[in-house]
Amino acid sequence: MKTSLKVEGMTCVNCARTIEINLKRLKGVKSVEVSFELGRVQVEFDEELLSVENIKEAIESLGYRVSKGT
Ligand code: 9UX
Repeated sequence: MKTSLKVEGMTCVNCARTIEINLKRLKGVKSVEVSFELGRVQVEFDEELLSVENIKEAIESLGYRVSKGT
């Protein structure tokens, strides 16, 4: 499935890169697109291995805040 999350706290383009690299390391993540400009993270993942909650937690553990939806 694919989810789109609003992320707060990306204050420079490298933040987007940090999120992208870390999410791609999670088992079950198929693709990651991070837009620094939009403050948006889109993730395609295998539902049998991950949940949206797991992805939110991974982003939050890096120090960013996730608000719902797009
Ligand atoms: Mo830029 Mo982001 O110096 O975590 S990388 S603010």
